[in-house]
Amino acid sequence: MNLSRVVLGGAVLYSLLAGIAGAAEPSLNGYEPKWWKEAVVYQVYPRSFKDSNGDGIGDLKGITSKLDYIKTLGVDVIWLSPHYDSPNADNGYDIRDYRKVMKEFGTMEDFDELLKGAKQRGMRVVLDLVVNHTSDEHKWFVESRKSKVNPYRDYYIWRPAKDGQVPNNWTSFFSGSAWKLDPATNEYYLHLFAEKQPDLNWDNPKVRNEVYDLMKFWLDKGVDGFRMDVIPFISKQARMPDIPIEFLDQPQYYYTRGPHLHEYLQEMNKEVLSKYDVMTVGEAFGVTLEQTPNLVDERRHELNMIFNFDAVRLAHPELPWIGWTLPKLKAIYTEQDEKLDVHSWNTIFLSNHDNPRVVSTFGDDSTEWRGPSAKLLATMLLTLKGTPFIYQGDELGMTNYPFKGLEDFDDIEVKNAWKEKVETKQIPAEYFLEQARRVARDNSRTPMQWDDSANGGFTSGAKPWLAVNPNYKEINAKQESADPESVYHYFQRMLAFRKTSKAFAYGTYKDLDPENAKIFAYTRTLGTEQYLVVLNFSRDTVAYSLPSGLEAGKIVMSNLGQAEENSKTLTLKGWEARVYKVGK
Ligand code: ISL
Ligand code: CA
Repeated sequence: MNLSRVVLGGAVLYSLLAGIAGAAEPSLNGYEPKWWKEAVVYQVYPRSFKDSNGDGIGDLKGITSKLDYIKTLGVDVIWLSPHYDSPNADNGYDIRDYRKVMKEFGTMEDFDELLKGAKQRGMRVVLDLVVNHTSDEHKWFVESRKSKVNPYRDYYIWRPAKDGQVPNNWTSFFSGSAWKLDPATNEYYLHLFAEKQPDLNWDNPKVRNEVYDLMKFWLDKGVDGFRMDVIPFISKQARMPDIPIEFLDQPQYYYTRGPHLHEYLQEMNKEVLSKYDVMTVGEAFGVTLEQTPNLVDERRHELNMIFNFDAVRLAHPELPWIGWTLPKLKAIYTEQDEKLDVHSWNTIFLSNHDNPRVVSTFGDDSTEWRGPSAKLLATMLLTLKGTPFIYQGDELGMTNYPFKGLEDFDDIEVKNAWKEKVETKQIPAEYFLEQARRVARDNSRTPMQWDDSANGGFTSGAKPWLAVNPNYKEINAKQESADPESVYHYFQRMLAFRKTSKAFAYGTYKDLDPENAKIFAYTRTLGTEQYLVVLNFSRDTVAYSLPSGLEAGKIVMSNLGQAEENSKTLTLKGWEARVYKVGK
């Protein structure tokens, strides 16, 4: 008998009765209710989700063929990573035509069918808006680089050499200088990412209006909002001063401080977003928690929420690998809760297409502990305070890939760093590869594992664009859909359970034991409803006395089945996760 299944039945019945009885909405702790505050978002990376035509590359028809799978999981919104026409220098984050579907992904009709299919299933679709930069093959840049007097020249950021060198010390996230000399006009153009990703000049009102028009193009099709790629970088200091020394090793904290960022976001909101019922989430790489309310306070009419990177990058090892600790992770969540008031909303995520797999980074991807730890992480992500974002495959407990040499990697970030650091003998190849195996973005870009047939059922073709993880025979959607004890079914039950109470969206959050190195214990409280979450982030069995005299009541979710109830002391097995209803 699976405990959480029985409990779930009761929970679903309760929510139905409550709905019928028209139970009064308890105060939402002062929050204004919004659909995107209660939703769970599922990120699809189209290139790696499902290939429908055997060319080894995922595509839109492939996603459409899996909409029932996504719906059955129980998520509310799909965030689609870029699907636009692109030469794929950075896997679609280098856009050549914002109003055209990438040919490898299919046609605009395929997109319309995907959007319609999602809506028919009661799901919303949010697109990836990449407007800090375009592809260098975008017609604007093709024109801009032709001459200094071309009408598109000021769509981008051009500067002459300074003392025969690059204009300043700005660096690219993909290694080297952020400036590239263009021979045609003998000037440099700015690219915070790849050379094939020139930064747009947002100080030019024509650029801003082009962006607002392309946003309306997709919103008028019925799209439900945008995830905005490195949006805090869009404003640059026109004088282009050198980055101060204190920001040199993490320039993202400097690039977010442009003078007109808030003015442009408020203009975008006024010109576009305010006219639609949409959600926006800014990818705020380099925005500090203190700066966050300036972007998401609802009274400022800028963005609804942002991705704060403090938690997810906790596991990016500093050389040498220092690892992360549970108290550090807990401190980040508590600080986010304390620094964001009822006017500012948060997101909760620990993985995406730029970060390694969550079960390998924050869980334990060994054969014995992968399942329990993936379920524990699902319990945490779906009961913390903020809109949860699940990355494709995490619902299966997919793991990092066993990369051998550089040839196994696809990511421009890895290849450029290898050129800059290994080929110049700054660091030994093996040292570089050890770091890359832990944090490379390709870890989460390996194809979805659908079944145990060739290539994990991702493609009928001979060779997928990136190798499928060899563990697809044990970890795949088909096997997990048939196993009620699988990570997939636990995610499904956890997602359904989360919907039974608004306490998981709007409830106050309290960490009961911040310093505990193994146990994460916290409460979520909304009116008289209180839930206690207790998570054992270790392989050890831990005898745990609840602090502050709290008594655990009835178990409402558990990843390892039967456990003690109505008790002040708990014995948690390795990677055991429990959610208790406290009080009546
Ligand atoms: O790898 C990173 C930086 O070292 C990531 O943190 C990432 O570059 C950063 O978060 C910005 O990410 C976004 O913009 C990039 C693109 O490569 C990423 O895939 C996208 O998520 C440029 O568009
Ligand atoms: Ca394909």
